[in-house]
Amino acid sequence: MMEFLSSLLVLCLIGTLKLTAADPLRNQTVRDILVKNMCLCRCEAVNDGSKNYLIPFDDGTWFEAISYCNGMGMTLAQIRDRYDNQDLEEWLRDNGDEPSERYWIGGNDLAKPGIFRWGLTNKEITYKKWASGEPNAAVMRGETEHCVELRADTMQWNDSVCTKRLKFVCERLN
Ligand SMILES: [Ca+2]
Repeated sequence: MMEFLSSLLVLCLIGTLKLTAADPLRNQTVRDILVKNMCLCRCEAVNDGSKNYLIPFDDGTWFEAISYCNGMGMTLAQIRDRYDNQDLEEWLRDNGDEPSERYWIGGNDLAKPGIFRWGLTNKEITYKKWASGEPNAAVMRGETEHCVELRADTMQWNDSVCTKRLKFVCERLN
């Protein structure tokens, strides 16, 4: 995690220095500069502005993803209903990486295997978009799958091993 944060800081500083050289920072706040260099949220509002999503430029384990989003005052994305699903699908189409990219979202059954909840809450998942045969709690190299990844092009879910490194989507409700 420290390595992740260190590399983030270095990238931010490099970006900021480049910007400093190119721009005398006229009329810009420090926040403006940090946002431009992706050190702070480059969130885009969705539809009526009720949600903001962010894909950090680095990947991470599910645990790092939770920590990163919380550090940004956000949460790892939750898909509570078909409207959330539609909003995120549209946002990923415009702002995501590869169409078939997989992202961590907040779902997990770490507390009680078989009972999937959102993030660090006790809120059980009700709306579900599991891919065929999932969740299957498969065991990969001795580790059981407990964390939910989302495939952008199908918007279908798979339980996967939480220590795998993936891109992830942070969310903030306004
Ligand atoms: Ca699985």
